[in-house]
Amino acid sequence: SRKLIAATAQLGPIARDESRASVVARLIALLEQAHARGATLVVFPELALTTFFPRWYIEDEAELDRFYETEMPNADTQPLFETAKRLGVGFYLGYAELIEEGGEKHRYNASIIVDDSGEIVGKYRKVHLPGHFNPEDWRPFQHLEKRYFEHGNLGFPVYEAMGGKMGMCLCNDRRWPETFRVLGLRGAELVMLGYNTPSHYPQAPEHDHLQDFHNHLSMQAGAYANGCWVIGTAKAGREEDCDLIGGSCIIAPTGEIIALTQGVGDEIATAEIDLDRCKELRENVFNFALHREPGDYTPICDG
Ligand code: ING
Repeated sequence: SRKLIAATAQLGPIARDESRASVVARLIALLEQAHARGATLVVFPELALTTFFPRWYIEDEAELDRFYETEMPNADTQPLFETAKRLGVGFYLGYAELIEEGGEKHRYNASIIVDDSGEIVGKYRKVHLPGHFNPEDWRPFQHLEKRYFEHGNLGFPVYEAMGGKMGMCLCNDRRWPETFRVLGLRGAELVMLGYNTPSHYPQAPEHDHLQDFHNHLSMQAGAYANGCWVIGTAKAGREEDCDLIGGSCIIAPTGEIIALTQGVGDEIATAEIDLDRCKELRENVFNFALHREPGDYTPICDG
């Protein structure tokens, strides 16, 4: 068996003007709590260093750039990396990435896996960007990820870390079965993801009461159909007048939720996971080599 104790480390609201230092202190507190429970792997939310700024139309580029990290680690996040290394805890962290390449700025909704020696072992850039590009004033709040981030250009990579094959994705990615299937085909045994999910979906308010259900449905289906563990971590609570769902959880390859947060604030939930359990599904009902029929799936890849 390849057992480890993992933690979903949920964040409550981050205020628009909350400093990185303040947020990093919250992340460190959660990481220390998880370590106290024996965790060696902690999953933080998407965009875990700032408020979910795509809810606003920000015209001033300098103001927009305030929400991005131009290097990782950096002066603000170094204390998190150092604490994690000292405690021997690896972590997943979502953040807004701003890089300059060829004199051009590129912005991504990104996440990294940092192993228990404090080294970044993998990076992911969000592929499925929800929302819209231009502000729409009928909406109670915007969702401008298509404006503020480029389509991720790293695909869906899987990394060897913490004794297993680790995959990542971000928020809306979890709703697309292709995300989990590509990671599953690449052998991912644990998929880590963070999310910022408003409970109100302006285009279909009749689904608002289903947001928690759809959140777990998506991740449980992804775990089961690919025989992998899934840890999904929310930025939750009423953040700048926008209610975000909680429901952070650890899901077994069987699709069962085995750990779940109770509130919508800063909170961890932990569970012992055994990466070897993936084979219960991958050698049987989802034995891809034996049962999959890719010849019949071509429409999935049509443009
Ligand atoms: N947020 C949401 C998500 O996919 C959304 C957008 C909300 C889509 C509700 C559908 C329903 O969870 C992000 N950041 O992707």
